[in-house]
Amino acid sequence: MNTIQNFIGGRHIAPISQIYFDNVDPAMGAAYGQIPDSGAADLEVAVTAAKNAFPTWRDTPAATRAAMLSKLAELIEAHKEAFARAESIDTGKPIALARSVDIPRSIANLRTFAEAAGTLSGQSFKKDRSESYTLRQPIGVVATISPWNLPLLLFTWKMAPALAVGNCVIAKPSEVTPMTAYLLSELLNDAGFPPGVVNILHGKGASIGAAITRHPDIAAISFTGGTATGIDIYSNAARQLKKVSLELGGKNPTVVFEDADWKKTIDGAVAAAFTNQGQVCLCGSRILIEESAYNKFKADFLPKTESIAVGDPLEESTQHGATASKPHMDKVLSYIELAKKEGGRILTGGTRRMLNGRCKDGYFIEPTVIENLPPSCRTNQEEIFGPVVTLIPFKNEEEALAIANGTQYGLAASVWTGNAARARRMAERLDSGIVWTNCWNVRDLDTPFGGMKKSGVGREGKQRAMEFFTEEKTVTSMRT
Ligand code: TXE
Repeated sequence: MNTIQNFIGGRHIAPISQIYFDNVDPAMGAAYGQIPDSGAADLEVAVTAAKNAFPTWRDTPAATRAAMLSKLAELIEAHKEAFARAESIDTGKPIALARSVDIPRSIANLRTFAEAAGTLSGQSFKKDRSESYTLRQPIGVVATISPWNLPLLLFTWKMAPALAVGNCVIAKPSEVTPMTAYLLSELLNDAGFPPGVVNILHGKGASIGAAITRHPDIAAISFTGGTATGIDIYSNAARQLKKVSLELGGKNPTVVFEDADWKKTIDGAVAAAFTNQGQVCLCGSRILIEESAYNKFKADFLPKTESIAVGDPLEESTQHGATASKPHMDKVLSYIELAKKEGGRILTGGTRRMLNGRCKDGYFIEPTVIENLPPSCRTNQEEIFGPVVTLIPFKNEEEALAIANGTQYGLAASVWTGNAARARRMAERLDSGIVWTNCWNVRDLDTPFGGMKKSGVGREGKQRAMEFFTEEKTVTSMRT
């Protein structure tokens, strides 16, 4: 058993309660580690360590902070195979995906903010005899709460900007996938971070997560996760007027017109549907298809879906691994049952996939495609967050927009068409924080990122993330 510990004040320490719970490998359906069940008392120790570290860290030159972030990136790079393996075991995702996306992108996050440290500037104003300028300063002790689908990628994406601008951080990784954050904690001292600057607390959302959102000395929270949890965090934080950034769920449309570059579209729609077993907030889980191309789309999309290699995440050839946990698998399967009750026709998949050998008890679900459901039914309205997509025909652009915009979410959309004017019209009218035309999930870290409606509050992106973790102070003087 792999027992992990919290990282507080530069040291690995056990939870004060001495209580741990199981870390389950979803591909095996068996516990392989123990996670601290941290609570308010552990948080108190971490906040004290962070507060003590803040005055020195705030005044540390940006170049020094940048060097530590770069060193951390270098250390992760040196251990990248161990990180990829831990990510795959913890999440159930194919190791090839962890190796090619999660770990390199996590390293890139640290390097991006290392380069950006020290670049935030204020503004200046002159009115008659008064002159003003603004100062961007770190807030103090801030928290990050991250989910299980892209654990190291989102953990580093939140932590790095907070540190780059001079805050001390309390970071809470998901209790479903704590291993990569733990491995990272083993490198923090070698990277040079002073004790208390980064504190990592493991445990459950309802206990340590909720304690973080209520703590009076934590002034800002950056959260990625489900919408219901986001609303909870927002209400707790509101009572103390904490700053909050929320990246939440989606029910993203992939909108396909007949005039699209067909091969690119099919490849893009499959990737958008099933990457990471459909467990990416940006996944396109509703595929809207122009009526005239509906049958052609099915004829090409279904065989490609069926050719996805489902298997042991640790095997190199696997393209589709396990869903993240038993409760999550049960949730996704319950939505497939709901779809059937709502009149949905399962075109492929639709069941748990049983494997042999090491993975015989794993939480695998077939890539699943469903049609014949009205846009307004629950299956087409609620976030399933698994390898389940629905096909929805539309007659024209107007109808496509109405269906695409007809949910409470507004995170990401992709539009596939050979008509540039239509692509621009759609981009302007989609209720979506991110619109891709003829591509999916192309991320430039410099661009703002985030959702409309119930998909989030605030924008992240290199500049925006650093701004979020600062206060802007105005200094005014008068010419005499
Ligand atoms: O995530 P949660 P869950 C969606 C997806 C999924 C659903 C629930 O639809 O089925 O959310 O997943 C911490 N106060 N997404 O329950 O609860 C928790 O410990 C403070 C979308 O696993 O959102 C973890 O660290 N913190 C998504 C983090 O919040 C709390 C990614 C995320 O967990 C808390 C994941 C509380 N009261 C799930 N309760 C995306 N958009 O990327 C939980 N947490």
